[in-house]
Amino acid sequence: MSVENNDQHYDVLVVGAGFAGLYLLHRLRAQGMRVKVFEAGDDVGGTWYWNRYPGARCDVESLEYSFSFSEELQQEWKWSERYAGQPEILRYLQHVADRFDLRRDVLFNTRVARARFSPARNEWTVNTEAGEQYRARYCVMATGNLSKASVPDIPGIESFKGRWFHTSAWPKEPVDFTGLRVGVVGTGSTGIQLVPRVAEQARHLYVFQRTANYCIPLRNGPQDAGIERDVKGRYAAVRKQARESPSGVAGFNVPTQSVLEVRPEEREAAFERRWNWGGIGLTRAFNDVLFNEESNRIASEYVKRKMREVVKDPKVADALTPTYPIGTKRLCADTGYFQAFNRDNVTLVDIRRSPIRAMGPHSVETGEATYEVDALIFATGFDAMTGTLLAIDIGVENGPTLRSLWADGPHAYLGLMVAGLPNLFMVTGPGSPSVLSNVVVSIEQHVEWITNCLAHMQERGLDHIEALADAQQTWGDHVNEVAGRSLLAKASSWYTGANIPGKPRGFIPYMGGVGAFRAHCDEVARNGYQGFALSTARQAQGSPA
Ligand code: N01
Repeated sequence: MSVENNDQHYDVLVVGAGFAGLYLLHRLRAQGMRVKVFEAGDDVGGTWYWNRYPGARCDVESLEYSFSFSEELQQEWKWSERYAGQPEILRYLQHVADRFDLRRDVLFNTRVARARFSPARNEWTVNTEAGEQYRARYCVMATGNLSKASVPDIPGIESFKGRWFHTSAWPKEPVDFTGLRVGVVGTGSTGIQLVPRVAEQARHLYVFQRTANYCIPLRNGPQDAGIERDVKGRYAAVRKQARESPSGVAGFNVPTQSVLEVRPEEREAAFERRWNWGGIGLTRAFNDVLFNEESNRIASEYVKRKMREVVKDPKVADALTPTYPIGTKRLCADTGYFQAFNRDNVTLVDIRRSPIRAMGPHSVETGEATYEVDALIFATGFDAMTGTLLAIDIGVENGPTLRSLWADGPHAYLGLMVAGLPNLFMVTGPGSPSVLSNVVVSIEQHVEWITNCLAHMQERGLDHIEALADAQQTWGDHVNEVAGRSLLAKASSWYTGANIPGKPRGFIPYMGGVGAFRAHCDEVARNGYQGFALSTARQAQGSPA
């Protein structure tokens, strides 16, 4: 049933109530706009609502992976660990929602199915899966980069008698694997966090690995009180440094030297410092690890050697040794991942050599063997960056759809708008630093840009904005050119769409760095929103203003 009445008209409709949607709501409300947020979950949190799997944790330090927009919030909130786990980040976002009274404008348990722009009315109509209809001048997709799960299509899965899970749709109630034989498919950041936790419970754990990955120990622990005092004492400066940095993290110095220009013992010491500090900054020990094959080879060898020191069985160590250049797939951070393979109840299964062929009522079958399992966990990742947007039928009445515009891969201007889809914004869309950055920093930057832009338009009586096709093309060429200089563009990863069968290949995020991207977006705005056409709806339709 479609419901239409005046109550369903808003200034802005926002899809998603994670970090991005919550901050958008807060800012837009402060600008006096009427906003409605749609959220598929029954609570706020986005990624941190859905990914409740055992071991889920952020590998950016909590003092930095948090909102900077409220001094009171950042001073008063106390993180218990250096790297917060999922429950704590979710509590934080729930606190933000309560503290700023955001929930009253969020429609929970509401998945958006369709969004159509009417040029005649200069407004978006959004339809929910439940059949409700809402209208607004603007629509913002705050849908997250890693929200649409990728579940392998394995013959026989429907006959499986045990429980199976995808890590991003984990049940709210704890799952007890005690006494069970469990399989985990996938050894990316998620699988690597999950495996040691499940290994502690399961009778036996089979880890089905297609690609061995690089992992750096996270070295998590209780939040150090001295570091907290120091950061909170100069938070504004720390946040500024993060905003101007390449990756949105103040804690990483920007490297200035090549691996190749320092003596072997110096580079060993530099890698060692990063290794002992923990977390995913190791490839930033030098400025060319992600750009120069020989530099990368040296860094890769260092990490492989460290990993092999942990794993006792040389054959297992061989199988766990990555064969691709470090950092070209997302670097993983672990807490006891390699140690888990020293346990008697953990078996590594190489499904690169012999892929999973089928599932039976109680088993997973590869070409080589049958593995009896009572439960199966897919840590198989996401149709990243574009999947969630394309899952919604977005388009213009009698005009283009997002699916048609992106048939050969995503095109966007500054990751903010798509030419051909007026008054529709994305937060951390394709062609922005998004997944290559501390995403909270990138979210704040995009949200502030969008809300400032809407305020600018409001002040001038404008109500129509479109990205221009040539500006979008020029930006896309730049995104590709920057990516092409790095080794990342050559890798088979979810950055390039290679993990999803049939997905067009191309490097999706912007590699030019958070600081440079912000400066460029600011300049675009200062220059009167260069590359965007701002007008009134009547002008946009060609009528005299
Ligand atoms: O997903 P992934 P993820 N058959 O795509 C394998 C962020 N994150 O959920 O490499 C068999 O990285 C696949 O193998 P391959 C972070 O940005 C952050 O782990 O394609 N295997 C791979 O091993 C991260 O990068 C944090 O050969 C299949 C794995 O499944 C992103 O989320 C924590 C398969 C998928 O790895 C995604 O991570 C967690 C198939 N059909 C996640 N399909 C932190 O902050 C896929 N695989 C710590």
